[in-house]
Amino acid sequence: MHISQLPPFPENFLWGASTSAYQTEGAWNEDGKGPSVIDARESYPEGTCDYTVATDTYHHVEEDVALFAELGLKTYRFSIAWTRIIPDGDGAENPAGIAFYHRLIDELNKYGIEPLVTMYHFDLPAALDQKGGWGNRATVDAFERFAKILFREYGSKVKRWLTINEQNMMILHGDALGTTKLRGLAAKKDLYQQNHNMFVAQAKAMIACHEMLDDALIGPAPNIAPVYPATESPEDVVTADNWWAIRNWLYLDLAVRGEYNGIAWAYLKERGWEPTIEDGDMDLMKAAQPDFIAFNYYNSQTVAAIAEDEDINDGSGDQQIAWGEKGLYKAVKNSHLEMTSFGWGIDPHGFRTVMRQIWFRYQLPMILTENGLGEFDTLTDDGRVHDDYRIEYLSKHIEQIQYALADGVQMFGYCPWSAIDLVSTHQGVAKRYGFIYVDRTDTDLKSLARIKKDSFFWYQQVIANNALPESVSVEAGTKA
Ligand code: BGP
Repeated sequence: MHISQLPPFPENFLWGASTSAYQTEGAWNEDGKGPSVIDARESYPEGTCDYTVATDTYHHVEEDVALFAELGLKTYRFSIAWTRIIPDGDGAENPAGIAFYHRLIDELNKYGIEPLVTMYHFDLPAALDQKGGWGNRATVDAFERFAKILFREYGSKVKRWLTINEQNMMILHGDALGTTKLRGLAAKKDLYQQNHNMFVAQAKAMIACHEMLDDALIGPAPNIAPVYPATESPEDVVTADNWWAIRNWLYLDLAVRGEYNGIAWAYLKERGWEPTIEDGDMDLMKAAQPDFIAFNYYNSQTVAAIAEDEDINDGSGDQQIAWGEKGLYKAVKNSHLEMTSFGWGIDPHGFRTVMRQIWFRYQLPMILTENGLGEFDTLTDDGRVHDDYRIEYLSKHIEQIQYALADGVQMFGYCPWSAIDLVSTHQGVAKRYGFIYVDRTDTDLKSLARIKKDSFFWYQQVIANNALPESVSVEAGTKA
């Protein structure tokens, strides 16, 4: 469908950028912080660094926020490390950790940058993990208490909250992310119980937010990927539908409608993986209402039907690379997509599909909280980083928001990953996403100096003009 005149971005569109605590802060054991499951990891993929220093934002708050202000950010999405607030997850509060986020939030508000706070981004307190983690219902109560502390402390300064980052990726690819040691089909019964408990925890946090704060808005933040059938075969189409329901809708249906969709429930039941649901759980989830939907988008998935007895390498892959699952689907390479250096497809049109699908299913305003290009950036002799590939990637995705706006979708913000370089979930610091380069490698901490990339100056213009530069004709895939 050709659209000759794309609508402009709404006047108050929230241009932002995202990070998470453990991938940026460092200072992993400073000022009373307790260890998280990420800190407790015993090994890292070969050649990648750990998270002890990351990009040291803990010690660069004023400098980094000043750079975000220069970039022109309207909002900054970051997460709060549960283990800074309550080092063991359910015990005593840590005043120094609480003070750190006051400092960060005050600094953002000083420049008029709206804080967008993720309450939990992969870093469960290790002490809770030792007591059974999300498989233990006590973790639900611990999360509710943690949420209430956040609302009490920061509620007067933070308007928008995100509950749990990518719960679906923790369930489907937690071993790659380092959030769980459970692997393979045998672990799925436990994982889907954890999943259910997280939904209950999320519902409790949403209810507490609305009870404690008058004007606050809160929403979930899953990773959503459109699922394409590999061919026009009706079986492939049904298979794609199944994977939409299990990978994507399961997570938003519980958050928004408080119900398990029929496809996902049939899948769980057939395998004996349905969770134990305690009295009151479903009522609670129905009562909890998000105000908006945040979602992360990187890539689409293409799938084909799988024969009943066909074996498949169902190793977990990662957030955007899934091989398939016995009895459910087979992943197929999409020959229409270019790939990043890390094997993730590049699919801006898939972003439009996702925006439409979420909007038409739930009719809630939406904000994109992650999208970006992980690449090997080079600091050149002129002291710059010429990341034109990132500019092209982001342009193509931003343009799709305008197409979605033309489709009638309500998008109120875009927060690419990432505001500043950080340590990727399992591919080290060499895989960079930021608008700001941080001078370190996986093996050498170097100066940790901050250097504005070319994409920084480009995004600064996008935000200032509330529009893409006219010279970039991204739909055609070319720069004029
Ligand atoms: C998302 C996570 C982020 C982030 C991003 C990029 O799934 O929410 O934490 O890291 O993916 O992934 P990676 O770091 O693996 O390149």
